[in-house]
Order: sequence, then structure tokens, then C-alpha cells
Amino acid sequence: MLAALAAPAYTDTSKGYNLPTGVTEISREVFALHMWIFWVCVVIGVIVFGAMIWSIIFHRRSKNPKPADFHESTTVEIVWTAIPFVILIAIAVPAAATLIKMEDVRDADMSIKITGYQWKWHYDYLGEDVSFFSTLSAQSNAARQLKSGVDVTAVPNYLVDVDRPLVVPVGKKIRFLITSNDVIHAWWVPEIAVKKDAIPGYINEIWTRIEQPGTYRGVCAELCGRDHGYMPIVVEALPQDEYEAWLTRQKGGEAVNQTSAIVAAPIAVAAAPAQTATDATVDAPIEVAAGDAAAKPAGQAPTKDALMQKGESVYKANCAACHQANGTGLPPNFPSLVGSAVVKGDAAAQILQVLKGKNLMPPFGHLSDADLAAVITYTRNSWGNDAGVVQPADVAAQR
Ligand code: HEC
Ligand SMILES: [Cu+2]
Repeated sequence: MLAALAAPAYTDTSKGYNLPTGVTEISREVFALHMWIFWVCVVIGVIVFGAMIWSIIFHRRSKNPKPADFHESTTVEIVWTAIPFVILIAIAVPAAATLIKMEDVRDADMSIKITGYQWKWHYDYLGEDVSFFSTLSAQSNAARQLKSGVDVTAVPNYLVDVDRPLVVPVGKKIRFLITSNDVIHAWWVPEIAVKKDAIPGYINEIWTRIEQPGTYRGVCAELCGRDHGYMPIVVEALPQDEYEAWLTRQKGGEAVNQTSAIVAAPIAVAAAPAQTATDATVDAPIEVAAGDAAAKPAGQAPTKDALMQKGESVYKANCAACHQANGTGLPPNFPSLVGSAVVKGDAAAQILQVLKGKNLMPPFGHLSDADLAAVITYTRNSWGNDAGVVQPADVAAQR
């Protein structure tokens, strides 16, 4: 989130209540179509309602006790068939032209596979060996919890902020391959006029070429279950050189641990309010250690402090929705982890349950070993629990 604050301001090209004009050629065409069809509708509305109101007033019964009884007029019938036909053609031709352009994904400069999950997005930069999950930002997620006590109007970009945005270059034709891992989602970012269903078993294609660097926000546009409202999209468009620098940074170290880069930032934010000034100075080196240690491949086991730090942010992003930030859950459906026999018990059984899920609890096998070890260690050693450390190697052993 600190990164988000430093990023270019959110670009909003909507004018009050209207659609945004957006920052791509297609989005401007969509806007022009929208306005053209809107005015066609306004004119039709004025004529039809005008004729109706005029008839009601000037041909009311008290004025014309004996109604006219003429019948059939070939001229009128031809006119009222021809005019709508012409209007429909005038709408369909430009709309079809834009649709065809939208579907033309040939000659793309790069491809990104987007996969919807309940309730997050996964981005895979094809051919680049860079992929990651993008989930609701820890700050929004904490604020949205029942009785969180947080004033949501004070949370920046409440519910439209993520831990890791989709970073793309400007000026490049980017092909999106959109699919889903579970139910139907829809990837929608109004400023770039991209809205496509993410359907399990299908891959939908669409493309964009963003002209202006900036941050563009969107949401899942398909009712996809309980947390449908909590899977926002953030696209950060960077100039080509900055994008390339970003991509290089992702490749070094990211292959080992997909989420390492973000973990440091949410921790800083999450930990800050609770800390006194002295704590903050004392903890600062540990934060660095958390990022480093956890990002290293198994073999160099992370310290308990590092696991706890990272675990807290993984917990907030993945578990707090059901088990609550303070671990007490929402019984009877979502059990409390405070003093839970499973949490205090055999580590292997607990790892298996988190990896594979159980009944209403979804599987978390898509998280890295480092993230899972951290979150399990966190639950085993928070809220009065004291059940020892789980290392990434322990998680790997259960996969
Ligand atoms: C969608 C809601 C949901 C989320 C998110 C969730 N859980 Fe659970 N969890 C459950 C439910 C429901 C159970 C009870 C499963 C059962 O025994 O039927 C459970 C049980 C558990 C248990 C066993 C507790 C006990 O005493 O039975 C542990 C440990 C646990 N979850 C850890 C986690 C961790 C760690 C995460 C995050 C990585 C997580 N859960 C995310 C719903 C959730
Ligand atoms: Cu969705």
C-alpha cells in the first residue's frame, strides 16, 4: 500500500455521472457509441412521448366526443417500418465495427493470462515467468470486517485497492486471456473499456493499448459468491522503461516465492498503528529480515519472528474473512482458532487441512510454502496459542 500511495494518482476520466472516456482508442470509441445511442434514444423519447402527450391533451374525449374512425394508411405503415430500420442500421454499423476491433487480438506485443478465483485474481505474464495473485488490500480487508470499528471513508480507495496491481506498459498491445478457476467472474476496468467474463474451462480473449500512464481501477463484474464485492482490480500502466525495470525486479527472487514482494509493504502498514515509536525502531530491521528470510528457498529456515511478521499479512489477506482478525472466527460456521485443538495439535494434520481445505474451508494449496508456513506459524503462536513453528519445508513435505 505504501507503494500504491507513491504510485501515480488514480486517473478518473468520467465526467460526473457519465461513462469514463477512458485512456484507450477503444474506450473512446465505446464512449462515442454510448453518446450517439444515448442521443438517438433521447430524440425517439421526445418524439414518442411528445406525440402521446399532444394526443392526450388535444384529442381528449371532452374535445372530440365523436372519435375519428379512419383505418389503414400504407404510407404511415411504410414510414414507421422504414424509420426504425434506418435507426437500427445507424446504430448497428458503428457498434459492430467497434466490436470487431475489440475482438481482434492479432499482433499483440504481450499476453497476460488472467484467472479469477473466489475471491482474488491471478496474473500470469506469459513467456516471462512472472505470475502472482492480486487480492484486496490488507487495509480495506481489515476495515470491511464486521465491527472492525474502522471509518471506511478514511481508508484510501476502500474496496478498490489491492496488494499487488497488474503492472503493464503503456503504448503496447496487450492481449488478455481470461479464465476462471472456480465460478464465473468478470474482469472489468472501465477506464480501458475491458469487460470480459472469466469462465471455468474457457479462455476469453480481449486486448488493450493504454495510452496514458496511471492507475486504473475496476472490480469483478459477475456475481461470484459471498465475497464478490471484495475482489477489485488495479491496473498500473507505466512507461515502457519503468515497466521493464519492474519486470526485471519480479524475475529476481519472485520465481521462488510468488508473494514476497508485497509482504513487506502490508506488514509495515498493518504493524504501524499498533506500535509505539520505540517498537517501530526496534522492529524495523526485522521487517527487512522478514522479506529476505521468507523469500529465500528452503534450506535457510526463516526465523520465528520473520514467519510471524509475514504470517500476519498472509492471515489478513486470506483467513481473516472467516476466522476474523482476532482469530475468534464466526461460530458456528467458522471455528475459532483461539485455543483450537487443531491449531495446538499435530502440525502435519493442520498443514494438510490448510492445504486441502475441509468442508466450508477452501483449500490454500495455491499459496507458496513460505506463505503457508508463515500463516500456520502465525495461527499457532497468536492470541494465546503457543504451539511452535512450522517451516516451509514442513509444508512442502505435505504437498
Ligand atoms: C471461507 C472461510 C474460511 C477461510 C477463508 C479460512 N477458513 Fe479455516 N476454516 C473454515 C471452516 C468452515 C473451518 C471448519 C472446517 C470443518 O472442520 O468443517 C475451518 C477450520 C480451520 C482450522 C481448524 C480449526 C478447528 O479447530 O477445527 C484451521 C487451523 C484453519 N481453518 C486455518 C485457516 C487458515 C490458516 C486460513 C487462511 C490461510 C483459513 N483457515 C481460511 C473456514 C475458512
Ligand atoms: Cu468474481
